[in-house]
Amino acid sequence: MSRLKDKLHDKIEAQRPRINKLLKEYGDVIIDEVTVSQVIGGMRGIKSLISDISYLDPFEGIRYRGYTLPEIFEKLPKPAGADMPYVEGLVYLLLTGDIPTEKEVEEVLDEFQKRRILPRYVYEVIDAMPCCSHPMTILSSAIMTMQRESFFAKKYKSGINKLEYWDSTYEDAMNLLAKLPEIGTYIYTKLYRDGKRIQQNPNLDFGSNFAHMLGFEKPFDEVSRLYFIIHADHEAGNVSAHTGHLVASSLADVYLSIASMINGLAGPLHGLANQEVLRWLIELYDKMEGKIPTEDEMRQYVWDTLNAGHVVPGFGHAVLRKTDPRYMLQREFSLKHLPEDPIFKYVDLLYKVVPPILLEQGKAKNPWPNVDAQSGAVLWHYGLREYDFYTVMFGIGRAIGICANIVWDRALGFPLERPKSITTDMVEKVAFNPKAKRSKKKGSAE
Ligand code: HAX
Repeated sequence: MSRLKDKLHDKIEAQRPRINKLLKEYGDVIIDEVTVSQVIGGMRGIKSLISDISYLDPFEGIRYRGYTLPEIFEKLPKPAGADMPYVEGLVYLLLTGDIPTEKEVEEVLDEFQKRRILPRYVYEVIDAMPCCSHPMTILSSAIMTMQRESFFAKKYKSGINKLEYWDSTYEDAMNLLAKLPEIGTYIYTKLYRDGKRIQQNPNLDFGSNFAHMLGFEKPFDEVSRLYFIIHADHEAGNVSAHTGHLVASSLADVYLSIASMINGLAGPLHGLANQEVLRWLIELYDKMEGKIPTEDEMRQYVWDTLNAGHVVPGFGHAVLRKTDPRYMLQREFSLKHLPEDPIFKYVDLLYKVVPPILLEQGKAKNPWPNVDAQSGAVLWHYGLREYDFYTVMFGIGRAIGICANIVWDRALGFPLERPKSITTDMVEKVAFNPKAKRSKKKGSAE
């Protein structure tokens, strides 16, 4: 057993009694109430999932294993001379809850290097995808194709004990994560570089190797590490995380679950918003013939978007009620590395003009920018102009968090997820009862 797996084993053994005690002795304690608006309105804010991998506070933003993102960037080991930490260190942290030492990061690097080779048929499936397939569709299909490799599926068939499920799930998770940079970059070269593939460099870390295979020079390795780390997890209720967990709860293996999570991420209200932001900004850039709009011109563009019945991509959030710290980290990066970039100037202008407009319109509960408002501008600046590809990078990052969640779901024996639906008649019967209790909660995400 690897030392990471050993440690994970000990952590799992320590966590199981906590969950068992909660279930056996406190199972009937009430945690939350559910209102009509939550039942009709996408279950916003109902506390009905558990995950220790990350937690999202509406005002503070995301914490991974209790650490804020600035703490993560400060504490995780970094390659020599780099500002952005090893992605491998984040994998270790999310799985175990501990900040790894340099040596422990090296072990994850070794693990990934042993597992990084992609079966030939995956290239063939990518090659065979019909013209104009979206890169996220290809990514999902490539992952699905590898389902035949699942250790968990094989072990399950052979009849292993429930308590051992996590072990083969961990193997699947590490195997898939190690291969994702190759899958993602092959999709990129296939779609946009005539299939001219750059071979992996086994001496490079996850982020650097990704940048290398994409064909981008430094500091794109830093951008990749930043990108994968900030997108890794956003607690358990968002569409991609929830989908991954839901599908895995049926004991579908990591490949089936992560392909499903990628499909959820590919919607424009979720991960695809990063490509939508760039598409929307480039439309304006072309209209302005490359000039920087005045504040009034930008305001007009935003109002035109709203008046056409569209959302302003990159703004708003189902849980956050302030500017997303993932946005702020990328903004700081941009102010340092690309302050004069015209698209960054557009993004900067949006940061000023959009929140007052959304407040004036009075619909969005959160008028502030989310992660997707800024991320495309950084990739665009460094030459990654094919914005349809941006969500693939989001998906690779997000797979890290979801894989950690699925390993723990299996370890703690979380059951099949199966909430209850009711009919409109039933909701009306409760709602129209003169004695119906009303919630004192202000916002649905509280
Ligand atoms: N532009 C225009 N209208 C917006 C808006 C925005 N950016 N954000 C919210 N609204 C509207 C909603 O469409 C909704 O309108 P209706 O009442 O007409 O249906 C109303 O304001 C209330 O919505 P909300 O409660 O504030 O927001 P939701 O929890 O329903 O939705 C979304 C959250 C992120 C989907 C929403 O803010 C949105 O559509 N934003 C733009 C798309 C986007 O940036 N998505 C990425 C989010 C982050 C993420 O998941 N990244 O992967």
